[in-house]
Amino acid sequence: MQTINMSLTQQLIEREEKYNAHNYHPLPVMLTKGKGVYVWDVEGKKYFDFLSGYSAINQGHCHPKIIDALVEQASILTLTSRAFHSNLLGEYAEFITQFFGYDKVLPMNSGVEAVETAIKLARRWGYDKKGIPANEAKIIVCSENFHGRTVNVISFSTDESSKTGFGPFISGYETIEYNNVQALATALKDKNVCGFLVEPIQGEAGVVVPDEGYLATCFEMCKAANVLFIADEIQTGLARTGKMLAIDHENIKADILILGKALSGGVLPISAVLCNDEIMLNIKPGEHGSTYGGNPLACKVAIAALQVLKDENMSENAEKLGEYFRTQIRNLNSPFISLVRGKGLLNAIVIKHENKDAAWDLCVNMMQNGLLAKPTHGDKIRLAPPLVITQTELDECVNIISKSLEVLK
Ligand code: IF1
Repeated sequence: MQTINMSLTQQLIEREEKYNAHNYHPLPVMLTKGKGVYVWDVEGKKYFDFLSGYSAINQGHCHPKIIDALVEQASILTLTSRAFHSNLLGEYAEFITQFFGYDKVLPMNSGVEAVETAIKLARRWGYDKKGIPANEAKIIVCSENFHGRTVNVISFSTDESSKTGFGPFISGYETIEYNNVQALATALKDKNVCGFLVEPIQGEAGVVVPDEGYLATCFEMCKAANVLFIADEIQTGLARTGKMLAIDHENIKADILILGKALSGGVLPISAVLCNDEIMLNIKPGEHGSTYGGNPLACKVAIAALQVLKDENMSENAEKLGEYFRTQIRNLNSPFISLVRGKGLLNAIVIKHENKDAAWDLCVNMMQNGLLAKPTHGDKIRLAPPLVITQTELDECVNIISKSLEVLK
């Protein structure tokens, strides 16, 4: 297999490091093109993308129908701000609320902006509808959560690397252990709780899947306590786990649904918060917003991105090939893989090795063998290809992973 010619890649990395913030530690690969499940680097080397933009590229790189929508709208109208109406916002709002079954949507841009919006909606409902005393509203969150990187959201992170040196932080959050219903029951005793914010699967924590029934039990407990169940489906939603939403596996319907990432198929930052009127209409004109939220270009792109998920049966493909993939990886019986876990095509392997850099070394070797993936929290490697992958392509990827594991010997 051709190795990477590091001269051009290295030059471009050095330029990036000279002028760009050092807020990431990327693999040493310089990408320049993407199509479907593949990306190419500046040397012309082709890779399987097993990160999918952290599940933003569920539909595959540059999906033709999403790109067509982008290109067509880009020369018609891209932004009006919400100071004026634009015809596509109503069309999009009707489409997405009917797609997921809610009264209303509040359109935002990045995922964390949608999380912040959900927090404001829950608190406002807590004051206006539940009667929580002013500034006393609490939101229950889980340890090892990841909901974004604003100062408010890292206020309730339990990951020191996300929060050290960024204080002071914002109060109003109670942290409980994930996948522990008794911990939630105790926290729900506080009458000032307005919401429970939870990832159906904890992505950043290394694709931690809770016990069967955990989410449904939490949902029922929140309902009994008059507390809003807030599902952060930014990474787990939009067909990634084998259903349109990860909570669909437990047949529950969140009071507040948060979407992002693949809502644009990796083409633009588009996020959304969906809920019913009793929650949404407590925010009055002028009390929340964003310059680009609900812009016509995003509306057109998001409709196309959602439509192709359905038209191309991506949930079903993720379900079927996810099972297949986990079985194939387990059948490798590698002494270096302590477990494979996930749902649909959101999976991770946990590496067992005395070398603490083993996961990174494996990722570098997989890169050299034509597959891109990245470790999360040291010893876990997230393996999440676009949902358009075929079984034949998946077999090729399993072979690359198997061959790459040799580096750990
Ligand atoms: C980074 C993690 C994944 C998310 C959930 C909200 C957001 C995210 C469940 C915020 C974003 C991204 C952010 C990116 C890496 C990636 C990530 F490693 F950070 F945690 F996917 F697991 N809720 N996740 O996963 O959405 O504002 O980024 O659009 O910050 O390093 P955003």
